[in-house]
Amino acid sequence: MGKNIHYVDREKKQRCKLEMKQLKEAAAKITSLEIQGATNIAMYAVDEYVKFTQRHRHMEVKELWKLLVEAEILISKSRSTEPAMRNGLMFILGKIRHDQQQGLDVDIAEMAEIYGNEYISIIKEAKQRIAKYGARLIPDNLKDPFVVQTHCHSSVVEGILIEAKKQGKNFKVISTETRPFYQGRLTSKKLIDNGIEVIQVVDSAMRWAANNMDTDLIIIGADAVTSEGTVLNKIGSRLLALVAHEEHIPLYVATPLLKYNPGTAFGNYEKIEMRDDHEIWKDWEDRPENLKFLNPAFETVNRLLISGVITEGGIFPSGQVHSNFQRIYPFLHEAYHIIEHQEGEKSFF
Ligand code: RUB
Repeated sequence: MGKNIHYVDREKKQRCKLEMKQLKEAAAKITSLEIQGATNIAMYAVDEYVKFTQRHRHMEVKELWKLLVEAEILISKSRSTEPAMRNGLMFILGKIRHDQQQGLDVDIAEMAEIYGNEYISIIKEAKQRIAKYGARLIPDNLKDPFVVQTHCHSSVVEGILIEAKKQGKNFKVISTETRPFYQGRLTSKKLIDNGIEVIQVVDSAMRWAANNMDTDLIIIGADAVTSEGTVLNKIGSRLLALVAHEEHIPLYVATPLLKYNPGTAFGNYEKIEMRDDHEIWKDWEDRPENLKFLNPAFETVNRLLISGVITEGGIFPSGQVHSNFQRIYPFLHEAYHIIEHQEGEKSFF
């Protein structure tokens, strides 16, 4: 009899290990940029988290909760500068904990699916609104094409430009290639597929292009926004913001408010992800001896360089993201406190 229990336990442990392996594989897809861009990352992570919960649905409540907290940390670590992903996982955990505190008999797996889908719907709806508001920044009925410049690949910026095209606006886009992963090519391909004229330039031509092509408007995406209104986006974004400043071109950031990091209001910094050296020197064996590397994925854009953020709650200065996040998503703010309170020493901020 004792032997049987031993076998069952071992089997359970092995199954658990296997399930963690699947989650680790999902996290690896995020780290390797197979899934890229803050919004895609958030939706993918939430979906994988829900699937993980489903795979463990027969576990005892306390054990499952413990596992979910571990899984949240594992996925969140896949990329460090991604509050929309962290907010999504926290939304699920916070909502479940909240229900439990109300005395409800919660089926964790079922509720994770419901809340995960709710978060994904919020993101999709936010993107649609942003596309509508942002498209209005491109004027109607122009004889000569309006010139919009962007950097990297933001699905939210892409949404705005595709919406503007659908509305029949006359414009063309300058797209920087975005080394070392060339995400700018994703932008170019997607826009071309939607019948938009695109001019591809190398990253270091961003100022030259803005000046020589008479850029009218710059729109970039965001990975994170802090309580002070600093935006973090792909490396090169601050350079483009300085170009905008020098050339007197308005620069807007298109982002769902879900990229806000609530922890920054309590003194925590949003981290900048440093990536592997190999990414910037492909022929690794040929690199000069003693050469050192720096490969930051993102950089900060100070609020003073930003004309406005285009969000699901409207267009306003980036310093107002904090208050609008609290206004539109009061529960998300609360979720961190609920979970942090429950988990004691672990800091989720
Ligand atoms: C992508 C990037 C995008 C933001 C916003 O960087 O910087 O501008 O993530 O994307 P990476 P979206 O390729 O390293 O993920 O608007 O789709 O959320």
